Amino acid sequence: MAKKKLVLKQEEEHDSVTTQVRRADFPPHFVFGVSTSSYQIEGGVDEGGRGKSIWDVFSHTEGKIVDGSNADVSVDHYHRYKEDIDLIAELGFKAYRFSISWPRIFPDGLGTKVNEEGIAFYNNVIDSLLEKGIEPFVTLYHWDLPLHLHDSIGGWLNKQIVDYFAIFADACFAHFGDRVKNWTTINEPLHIAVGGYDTGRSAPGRSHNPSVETYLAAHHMILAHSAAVSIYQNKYKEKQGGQIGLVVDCEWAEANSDKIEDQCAAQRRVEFQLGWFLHPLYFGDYPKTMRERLGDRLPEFTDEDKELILNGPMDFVGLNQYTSRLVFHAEDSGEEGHFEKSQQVAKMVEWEDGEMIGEKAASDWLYIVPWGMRKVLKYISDTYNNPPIYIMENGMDDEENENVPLQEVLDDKRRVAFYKGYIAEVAQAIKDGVDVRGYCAWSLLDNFEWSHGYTKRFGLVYVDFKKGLTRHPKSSAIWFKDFLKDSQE
Ligand code: GBH
Repeated sequence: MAKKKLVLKQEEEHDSVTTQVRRADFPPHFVFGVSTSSYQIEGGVDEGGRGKSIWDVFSHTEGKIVDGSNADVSVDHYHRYKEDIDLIAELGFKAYRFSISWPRIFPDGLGTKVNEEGIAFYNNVIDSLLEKGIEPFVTLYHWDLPLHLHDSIGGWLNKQIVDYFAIFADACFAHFGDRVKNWTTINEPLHIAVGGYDTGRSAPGRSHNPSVETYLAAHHMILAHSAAVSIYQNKYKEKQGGQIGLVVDCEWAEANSDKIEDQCAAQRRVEFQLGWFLHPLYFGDYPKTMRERLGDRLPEFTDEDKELILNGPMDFVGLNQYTSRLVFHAEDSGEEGHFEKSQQVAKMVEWEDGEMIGEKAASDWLYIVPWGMRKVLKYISDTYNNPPIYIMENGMDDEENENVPLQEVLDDKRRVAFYKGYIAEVAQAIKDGVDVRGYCAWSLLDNFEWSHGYTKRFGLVYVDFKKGLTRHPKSSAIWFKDFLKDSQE
């Protein structure tokens, strides 16, 4: 099909670029970093005065995590942060993107009294990074909501959460903002809403009333994000001189034919992912395509809300980009969950001739499609007036298999090819005129992969879960080291 040829031709064009991608293809001030999140790596769940989060309960609930594991210890970053930061420095990364565990700062989330031990832990992390010349990129919320806020007020379902999040954000800016210049508020509100309140595959694991709760949770996240941004812009920015954004995630949707209805379906699919959050933040309301399908299940922004979301806009878009799908219009897509069904978009991973859109990684959702990265970046740039973009996550996983010898596991050739391919597409996007300013690989370490427990390994650095949690850089880590050295020549 014409459509198919076009895409493949573009892919071929990139093959030559791909094998040659160099640090020098990026502007000198472009920043390369590596990414993690608090619950996935810290462990130390009962230490330092930390309160419980909804993920502690979820991971300890039978049947929620495929290998029956939890992140009570995880990779013990809480105690090994110095070693981990040394590793980041050794690999040559100039940025480290991590998240702050809200219940370490306010154990019950209410924000009455800050937990000094929590502040001290992140101060240590931040200071160690700066000593090594690594720029901290801090995410305020990567899914670990203080349990008490869920139990007492219903967490993201209650509008009061906006105030509690604002108090938490304010405390973080006040304590860390003298040294942290790059903030993001919420990581993947889409997944928090859909995983937490529709499919129930993420904490708090609700699928009780998905046609209402999913959209309400998302609505409150937009307001909470905006409240934090507004505090930063009005109270801290001038003095501290940093910047703040939101982290959205997007699977690129490529129409599987040239038919108008399939083209519209592809557009709609991207609007349901990015537009759900970025349309309100840039234009003041949800995308029309969402309203048409969801009606008043999508809450309204009051005049007061609108003032909040449009006033003091964020400085950049944070993007998590992993994978892509071919899509077509389908009245009844057969997809699972209210959010997926309501889009009237069916997804597939094969072209018409049976060729795959890309190789599958270990996770069922993750097909390797480098050109999707360039398209998502271009889309954001075209739709939202070319905002600065930082890629906050991009990576792939291998299946845990204890029978494969360590030396073999460490030589992760497929991940090296993955990064070469995707990073080359980022360079192309910059040539297209997209204002991409930074890139973080997911993830520094193998870690607790949410409902997949320790069965999937996303790390550049292997962690031996059986032998003392020792760290072993994989070939991909070494590839980054060489790639980044290139810039200093
Ligand atoms: C990121 O999300 C997360 O920010 C990060 O914490 C995580 O470790 C990383 O991806 C790798 O997964 O299990 O079928 O319900 C990426 C977007 C959204 C992709 C949720 C997987 C779950 C599919 N993710 N989705 S399913």
